[in-house]
Amino acid sequence: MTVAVRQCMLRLQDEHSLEDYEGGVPRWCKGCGDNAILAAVQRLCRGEDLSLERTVFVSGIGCSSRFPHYMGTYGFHGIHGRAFPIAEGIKMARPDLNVFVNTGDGDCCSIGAAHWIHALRYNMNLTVLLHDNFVYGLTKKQASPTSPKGLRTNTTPRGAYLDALNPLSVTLGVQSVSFVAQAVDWIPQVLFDIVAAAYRHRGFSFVRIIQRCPEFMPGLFDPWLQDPSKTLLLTHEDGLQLAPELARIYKNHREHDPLDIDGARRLASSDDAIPVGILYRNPEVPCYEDLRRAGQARPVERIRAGLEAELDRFTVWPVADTHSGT
Ligand SMILES: Cc1ncc(C[n+]2csc(CCOP(=O)(O)OP(=O)(O)O)c2C)c(N)n1
Ligand code: SF4
Repeated sequence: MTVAVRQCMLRLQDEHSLEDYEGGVPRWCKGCGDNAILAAVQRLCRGEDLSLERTVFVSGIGCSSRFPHYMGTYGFHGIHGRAFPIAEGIKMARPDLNVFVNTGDGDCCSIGAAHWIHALRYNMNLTVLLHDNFVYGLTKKQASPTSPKGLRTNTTPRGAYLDALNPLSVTLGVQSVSFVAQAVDWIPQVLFDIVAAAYRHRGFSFVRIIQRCPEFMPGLFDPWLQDPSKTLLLTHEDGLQLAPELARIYKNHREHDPLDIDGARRLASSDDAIPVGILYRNPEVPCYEDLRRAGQARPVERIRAGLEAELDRFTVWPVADTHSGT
C-alpha cells in the first residue's frame, strides 16, 4: 500500500495501530539487534500516535541504515555518513516534523564524524539512534572506530591496533550537548523507555544502542547476557525508572542525576559494567531551529525574484548589431 493511500485510510481512523508503522519486511540477519531497535521504535510511534505524514526517518548507509525502509512513515535512505545534514535540512525547512536519525558506528563515528560533531553543536530537535555493533556489518566485517583493540577483521587481519573510540565520551565533550543515553538491544523494556525519553526531549537526543551483530561478532555480548551484574542500570526520578521485575534481575543499579555532567562523563569512560540509562539531559540548551526561526514560509514571489536576480548575473545579453542599424 502506498503512503498516500494509507494516509487517506488513516484519516478515517481515530488512532494508529502498530501495523501502520510497519514498512517493508526487514532483511536483517536472524538475531540482529536492529530488529529489537525497530520493534522499540514502532512501539514508541504507536504509543505517541505519531502521524505517518509528519514523521521521517533519515539514515546513511549500512545494515542499520536500512531502517527507513522498514517504517510505514516517510524516510530518506541517504548516503554514507550524511544522515545528519539531511536530517538538519529537513528540520530547518519543516521544524514541525518528527525527525529521527538511524546511523551505524561506521556511518556516524567514521565517515560521518565531522557531521556528528557539528550536529551536536547545533542541537536541533532530532532523535538520533546510533546502532553500535562495533563493526562495519554491511561491508562484511571491517574495523570501525568502535571496534575493540585487537579485533581481527578484514581490514585488521592481525587485530585492530587502536583503542576504541567512545561515542558517549565524544558526545559529552561537545559544549552544547543536551541529551545522551545508552541502551542495549537485549533489554527491550529499557530500550523502549530510553528511546521514548529521547523522543520527548526537545533537542539533539543521542542514544547509543549497543547492538548485537551475530553474523560478524557472534557471542560478543554473551557475558553480559549471562551475568546481569555486568550491566549498570542508571535510575532517577527524572531518568529511567525500573519495573520491579527488572530490578530483581538487574541488581546492579544506582541513582544518577541526568543533570550531573561530570558524573555522566565518569560513567561514560568507566571500564566496569556497561552503564545503561540517561547519562545527561539539559533541556535549557537552545535549538538551532529556534535561533534561526526555521520553517518560516517564504513567498513564491520572493523566491522567484531571488532566482531571477541570481540568473541575471550569469546571463549573456545580446549585443546590439550597429552595422545592421538595429
Ligand atoms: C562514501 C562511501 N564509502 C564507503 C562505502 C561502503 N560502505 C557501505 S556501508 C559501510 C559501513 C557500514 O558500517 P556501519 O555504519 O557500522 O553500519 P552497519 O552496516 O554495521 O549497520 C561502508 C564502509 C559507501 N557506501 N560510501
Ligand atoms: S551483518 Fe550484522 S548488523 Fe548486518 S544485518 Fe547481519 S547481524 Fe545485523
